[in-house]
Amino acid sequence: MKKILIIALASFSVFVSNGCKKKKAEQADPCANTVCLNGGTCVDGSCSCPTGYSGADCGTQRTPVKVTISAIKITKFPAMDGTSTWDPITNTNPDLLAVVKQGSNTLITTGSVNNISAGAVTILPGVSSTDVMDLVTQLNIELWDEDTPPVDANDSMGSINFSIYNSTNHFPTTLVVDNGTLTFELTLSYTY
Ligand SMILES: [Ca+2]
Ligand SMILES: [Ca+2]
Repeated sequence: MKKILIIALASFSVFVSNGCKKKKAEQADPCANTVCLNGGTCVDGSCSCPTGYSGADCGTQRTPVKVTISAIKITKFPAMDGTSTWDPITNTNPDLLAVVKQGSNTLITTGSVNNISAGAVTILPGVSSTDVMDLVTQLNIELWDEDTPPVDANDSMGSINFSIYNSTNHFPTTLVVDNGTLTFELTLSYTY
């Protein structure tokens, strides 16, 4: 009987001592079981989130106040207008310019660049930083071959509807806008 009591007491003391060790470990590192996403860091058991993210684990994107377009690059466009060149009178390549609209508002009209070969990566000139405040309504970007009336009017080379922001895209600084025929790259920045 005495032996059984001693074993029972010994087991109990091991149990208590393990409990104390566990408690000490938790006190030593309050971040041991805290996971912070999107580059967040754990401070005293809570996540400190980087700019643009919120939530207990930094898992939620904040909605920016505005998105700013600071540059537009064209990387892909149709080489030919059907079976002819874009400027058949001079038999030359298109003179590119882009227009960005949101609803009936024209946000950006770029300058033009002349006689651009298909496949050439071209930064369109004349884009000063433009703030987009409405992040819900889709934007539309058009590509034109500039021409000089009355010899020829501007030729439409296509357009794409796109969203400037979505809540899971992790704020790309380069937004690729593509429809298979045209590819634009927009340089973006975000204000929260
Ligand atoms: Ca033309
Ligand atoms: Ca032209």
